[in-house]
Amino acid sequence: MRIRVVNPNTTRAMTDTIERCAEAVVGQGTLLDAVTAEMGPASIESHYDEALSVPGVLAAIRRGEQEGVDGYVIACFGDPGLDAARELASGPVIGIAEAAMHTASHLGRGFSVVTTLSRTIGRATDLVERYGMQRRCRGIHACEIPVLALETDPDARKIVTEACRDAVDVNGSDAVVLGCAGMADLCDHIRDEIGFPVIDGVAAATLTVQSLITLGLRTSSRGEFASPPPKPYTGVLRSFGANP
Ligand code: 5HY
Repeated sequence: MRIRVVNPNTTRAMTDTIERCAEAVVGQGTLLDAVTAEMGPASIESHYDEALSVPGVLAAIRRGEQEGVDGYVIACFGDPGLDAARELASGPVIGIAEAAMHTASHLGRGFSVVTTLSRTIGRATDLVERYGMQRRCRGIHACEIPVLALETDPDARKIVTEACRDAVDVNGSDAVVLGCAGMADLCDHIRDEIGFPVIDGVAAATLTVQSLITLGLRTSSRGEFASPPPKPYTGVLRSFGANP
């Protein structure tokens, strides 16, 4: 099977981190690659960034469909473009926030989320509600590190680790969800340091996609997630109207 992990931001170094973490968990029979959005923001830290990351996500899904990809991960904690991607893809599409929250819910009664900037807490809260996790998510905390600083700040690992430890203490949680794809390579270290389950959505989503494909399952093509009706698109989005 072929799984493609899509980094919705345009920072290749982050895609490399994501790819290493996804590659580390897939089974022998799975071919995995990660792609960087060909257009959009260098990082996603606001509603504006998120909105403008979606065309890049959908362009990557369209290319994957032409190349015979069997399933996709959207590797950004806002799960940008997830529903639209499900309309385009023939196989399953899983967002890292969705996968991480569901995984955490199997490991205890309550989990905390540690994300990057405080301004992204609102989006994470919306996703908690969308995924029906209001009774399981005990708190969402920001470590106040910008997304791209996760790759460059020498103190990033320490800061995120302490934020996860504090989150568990404050919330009385059983597990911690890492609220950024850029934290994926910190997961094992943080788990060793705090002694509680720490969930990286990149790995969780990758194995969720692999499992669904193994089970022969895909997004339902009835109704809401059927292919979008063809129509003209104009301006910079003109190419999105041709055979979506
Ligand atoms: C992510 N932004 O996973 C999110 C994290 C966030 O560029 N990749 C990004 O703070 O929402």
